[in-house]
Amino acid sequence: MASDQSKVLSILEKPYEKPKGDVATGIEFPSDLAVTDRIAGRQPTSGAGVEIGKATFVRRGTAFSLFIESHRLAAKDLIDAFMRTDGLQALVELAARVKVLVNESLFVYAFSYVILHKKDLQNVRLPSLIEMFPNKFVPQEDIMKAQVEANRRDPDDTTPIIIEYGPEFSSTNIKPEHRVSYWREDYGINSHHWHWHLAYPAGFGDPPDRKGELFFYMHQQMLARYDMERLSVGLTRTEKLENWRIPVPDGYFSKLTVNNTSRAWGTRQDNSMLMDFKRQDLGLDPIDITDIEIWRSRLLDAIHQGYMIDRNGDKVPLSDDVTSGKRGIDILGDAFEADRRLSVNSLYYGDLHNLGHVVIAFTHDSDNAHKEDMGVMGDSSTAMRDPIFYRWHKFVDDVFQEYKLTQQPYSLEDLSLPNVVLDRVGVLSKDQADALSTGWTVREFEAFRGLDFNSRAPVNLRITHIDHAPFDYHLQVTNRLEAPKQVTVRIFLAPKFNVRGLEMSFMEQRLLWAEMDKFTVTLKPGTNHVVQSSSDSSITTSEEYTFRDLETGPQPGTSRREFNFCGCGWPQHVLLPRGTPGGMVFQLFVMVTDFEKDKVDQQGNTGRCANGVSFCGILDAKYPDSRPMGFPFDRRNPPQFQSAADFAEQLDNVNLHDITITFQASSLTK
Ligand code: CUO
Repeated sequence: MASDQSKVLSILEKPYEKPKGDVATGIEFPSDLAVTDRIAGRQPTSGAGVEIGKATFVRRGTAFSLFIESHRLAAKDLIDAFMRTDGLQALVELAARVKVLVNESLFVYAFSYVILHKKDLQNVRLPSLIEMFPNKFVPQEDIMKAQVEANRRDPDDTTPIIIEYGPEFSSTNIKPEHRVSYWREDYGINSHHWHWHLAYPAGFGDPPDRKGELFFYMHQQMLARYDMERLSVGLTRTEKLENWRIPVPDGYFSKLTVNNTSRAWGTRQDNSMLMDFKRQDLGLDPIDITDIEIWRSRLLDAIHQGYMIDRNGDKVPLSDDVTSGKRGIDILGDAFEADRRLSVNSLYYGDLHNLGHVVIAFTHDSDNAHKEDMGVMGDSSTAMRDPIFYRWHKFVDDVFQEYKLTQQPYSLEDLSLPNVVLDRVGVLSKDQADALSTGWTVREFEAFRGLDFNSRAPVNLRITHIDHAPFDYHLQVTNRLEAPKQVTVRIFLAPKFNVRGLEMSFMEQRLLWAEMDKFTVTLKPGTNHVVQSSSDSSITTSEEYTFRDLETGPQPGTSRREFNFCGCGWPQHVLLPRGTPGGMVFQLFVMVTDFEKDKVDQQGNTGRCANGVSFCGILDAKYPDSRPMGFPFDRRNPPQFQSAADFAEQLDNVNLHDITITFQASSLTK
């Protein structure tokens, strides 16, 4: 009898497969409903008592976007239908029936959401997104070549057909932005982003703890990492996209397909204009550039006035120094993303971030005159490929930072930890102190599960991606107390020099600090030597599960923690910035804080989906650090500290240390 895991895997295989013959779904499904019917949710009628509400609003073979409210409502209705089933067998049966009726990406999204949230499916894991949707990661041309090869093949030939991708990715090096294509198109980064928006949906499900704040923090951290990567290849930091009435210099051509065969993602020419948006086919009201400008002004007004205004006209104060209720950054994040359920006033503050994605995704066909589908900015699994993603999110972050700079700098009491001295810090890799290395490596995935090839030969994707040699942090910490002391260790990394080769002030460097790890340790009285492996980082997951990993189950030696991850989390292989061939200097900033002040009272199961917690939180539990996310870099500097070095010189519990990261232009040696 098939295990729960294999039943789930079989549902997730071949999402694009067409219904065979007469599909006895029990659901009456008109083949092509008018838009007005779809918007009104008048289909499908439930012939056999199955209600999937507006789930069919998103047509099969088209793009599905979490940034569009009608698509989110479709996801909600499908999720609700799945959640109402009693037991795995009923879920799998319903899923098999609706799989051929609803949009493919919507189906996988909703089914994945249910796998994570249904209590009786806690032992089931999701396979890698790249194996479910190779077409969202690899250009159409390469997939078609494999298809032609499969058709040409002798049916008895079972040697794998290989599709190679990288290190050139979708572009040349003619345009400066292409120097970081390898990073933007990394399979793990895009997969993480899809999983993050699966874990933190806007508009449905039980709202996770500090959702708005984590929306701010996780995206800010991805920007910090992108800027470190840019500095590594000699590019300037990302410029925010805040003037929406001038041409956007960088175009983007993903070369991917939406539906595995022929429907292309929309493209954007260099120097395109953002346009007023009118597409009734998406069930959205028109959005003018003026609308998003007005929402921005209202958010900035709220930030500078210190409060938002709810639907009753009452003031909702914005402050991060609260001892109960939501922090200001959390309230602002929910209103800005926007999550209409959680926004204090969605009519007034709008839906700025989401609809920015939508307007950008439709620069090429904002009124549906050409019947073109959206660009990759519309889909959370492809958006990070496009350089404009970072420029848009830099704008979003800039508004959040405008708020953060209204907050009082941290006091010495907030920052210090009496009687604990962080004497020394450093890293060790391949027996070398303070010298880390990055380089190219190759990973293979199976592609045939996500493609509808009729081939007996396996089709594999061979992806070139950046990686690093593993390393350990070494800390020497003195506890001057007579009793053991529990502390939180916070490790950040930032480039030491700016693009002009100069050391940076606190404010110039502040948004480049990338969290590397955060963990709790108990210090015995006296000297302690703490060693932490890079593979245990609080931001990363173990690598993704392939279908094959899940079919065979955890390998001997796999720790419970490793087998416990749920897909969300920064990929381990991009934990480090690339550095340079000659060795680029970075600074490690390590701070120990009092666990008594940091800890969070947890109720419930904190062991589930507890990987990559700094970026992803813990499923159904509280975010496990009571400090504002990004502490101590989320606020401006206290006046006595003009640089990170001043922190380290004046606070015993902080240490700053230079390390180099060397990029090996050939393959990485670990
Ligand atoms: Cu993740 Cu804009 O929120 O892409």
